[in-house]
Amino acid sequence: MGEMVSYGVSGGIAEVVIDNPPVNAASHGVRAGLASALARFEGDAEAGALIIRCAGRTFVAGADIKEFGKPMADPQLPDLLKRFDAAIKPIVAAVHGMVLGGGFELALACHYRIADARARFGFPEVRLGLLPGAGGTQRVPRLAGLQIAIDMITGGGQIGAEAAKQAGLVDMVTDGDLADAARGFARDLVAAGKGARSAADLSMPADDPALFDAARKSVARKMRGQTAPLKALEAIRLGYEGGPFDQALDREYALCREMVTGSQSRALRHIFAAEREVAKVPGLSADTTARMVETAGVIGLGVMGRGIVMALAAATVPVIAVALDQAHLDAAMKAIRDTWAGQVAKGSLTQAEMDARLARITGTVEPARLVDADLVIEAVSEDIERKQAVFATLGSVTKPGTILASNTSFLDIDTLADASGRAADVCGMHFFNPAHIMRLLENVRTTRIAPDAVATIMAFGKRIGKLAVLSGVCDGFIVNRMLSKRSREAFFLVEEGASPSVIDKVVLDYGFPMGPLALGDLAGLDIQAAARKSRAAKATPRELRADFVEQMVAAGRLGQKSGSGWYVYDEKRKSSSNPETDALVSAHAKRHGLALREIGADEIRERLLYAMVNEGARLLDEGVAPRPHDIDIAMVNGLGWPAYTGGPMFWADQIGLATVLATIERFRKEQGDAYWTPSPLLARLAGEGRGFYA
Ligand code: 3H9
Repeated sequence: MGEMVSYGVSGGIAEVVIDNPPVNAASHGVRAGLASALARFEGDAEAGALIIRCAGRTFVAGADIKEFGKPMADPQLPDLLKRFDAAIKPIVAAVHGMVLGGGFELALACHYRIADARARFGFPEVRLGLLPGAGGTQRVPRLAGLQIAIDMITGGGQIGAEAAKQAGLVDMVTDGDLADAARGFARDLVAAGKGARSAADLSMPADDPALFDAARKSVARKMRGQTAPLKALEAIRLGYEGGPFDQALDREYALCREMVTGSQSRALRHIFAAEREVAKVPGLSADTTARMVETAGVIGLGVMGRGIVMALAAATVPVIAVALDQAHLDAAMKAIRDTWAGQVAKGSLTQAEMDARLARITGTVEPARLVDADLVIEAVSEDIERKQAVFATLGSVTKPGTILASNTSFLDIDTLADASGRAADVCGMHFFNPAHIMRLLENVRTTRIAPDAVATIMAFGKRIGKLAVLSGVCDGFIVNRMLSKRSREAFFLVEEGASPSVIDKVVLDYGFPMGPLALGDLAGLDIQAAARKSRAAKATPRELRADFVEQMVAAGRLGQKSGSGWYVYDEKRKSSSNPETDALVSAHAKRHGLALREIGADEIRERLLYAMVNEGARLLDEGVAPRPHDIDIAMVNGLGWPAYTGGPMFWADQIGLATVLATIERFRKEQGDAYWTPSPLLARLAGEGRGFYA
């Protein structure tokens, strides 16, 4: 029956062990092996019950994602699971690790389930643009009720073993040896004469249209633009159509198969694979060993520094937090305590966990205390001279081999490497605000950094729960450099006559969480004005002329924090259009003799998004981003580029680079070479009929 599935019988109990590393995915070999094992069990007079369990670190974590989009060889998972359901003798799933998607469905098609106490259960299918296609939408409501089914299937989250037992999805939870417990459980079943049983024999819980309505609203808010959760609700409803159970299963699988070929699932599967690809650093040999990081340091405790301290302490890393002076230290520690106390009040953090996190932080105003740190993250204000002074200090107070990372978002880290006198240890670790929440971490590979230092910051990013992407040194790295091109284009569009609310709506409709101008208001127009100022020497006259943020800042309009920016904000920070912005734009046009025109949504969208695609191609050309994956992952997680379009580079490939290039060339004629010269890579790939990925 193949190497992936073994079958044995002992003491009247048959045992099947699935062994398909790394996550025991239900690949073809596993399905075929299970089909043979089931047939053998059914014909095996010696075996009174069957246990299904997995070797390795987890139970089956789902269907094999790598098989999607290819012809799926028989047996198909849903058909196989129907056979499990229909078996006459009892089958027990003994689960541990991650019991996800098709793996959870396999367990649900078994007649009994026993779980290791640390097992986690969930349906991540919606995150792949899919729905549970092997019975999940039919078996879960029957076993656990409608609310739990809707939450688990549309939300894509996970629950623990105890919660699964409470919900009726698991029969027994064990802290001890799972295989032993399962054998005991199976023997007891046989001794008690308990036979097979199936969720198919249970009826659907009473229909409750209000639950479906509430779920549709919640999905529209939390997973805006995504079709999978809505299709999943449709699939659950199949249980109310009155046909036989197997017919509902067939229709559920048909819906799932349809979605596999859809654009959203293809894009989300690309994101799944790309997230794993970015962890593999090009040019770093597999035997490069990361340095040990036992204690970390953070120097500079403003908003970013505090967020980084929180992220580290929450990830169980002891932190030496260095402030400029006692007043800054006190303010930072108070802000950290207040943030966590707020979470304790809301019930999302326990007091004990908060205390444990606080105990990991050593606050000080003495940089010399960083002698105990193995990695120091600098987060002082964005002033190159100040940072150079800090790096000179770090170079002398820390141990040789301590990694010195800057959290700068655009300054030249190579000059900080010079200042430290320890270039091989210096790099960037650019967190996104709020650093304790945002998942993206842009690690920056400086020119002279040692390979093991690169390996260390990538491993450390994973250890603290971040999605680490590696960028080379450049102004803005991946996300801010691409974002700066979108902001520039947004300002030009305003100058040409597009209203800020229309621009933002186009971007929102595409799937971003907010538009570029609303984002400026949120981040602070003073911050944006400062960034523009730092780049003024290299700016074109047209870029300098589009000085809306400077004008607003001069008038005291700093965005959300001052109640007025592109928009006006009420006390609850709800925005509405700002008459002062309209007046400012008209006066600006008059002053510079600009003719305003109507601009359609297509032009707005293409200019904003293609400006980023073209810049992404430049990042690849320059080697700042090693692969298109790095850009897609950075933009999805750093700027909220909708994952269901796959990120800018994947999206451009779907459109076709020849089309993208032709549009960019049109903009070039209309807007000038300075802004729309196609990246040589884009032009070359388009000419060869290729994409960024293939
Ligand atoms: C489904 O089940 C549909 C059914 O309802 C319907 C069927 C009809 N397949 O994440 P890691 C690979 S949809 C193939 O780094 P971790 C992964 O690519 C599926 N490969 O480990 C990586 O490969 P590489 C529903 C998979 O410990 C390696 O395993 N299930 C699969 O951080 C290690 O992965 C899911 O969506 C897979 N299903 O996390 C679960 N899963 O080394 C998806 C992983 O070459 N998986 N690989 O880069 C996960 O969420 C995480 O992998 C897991 C482990 C939490 C399990």
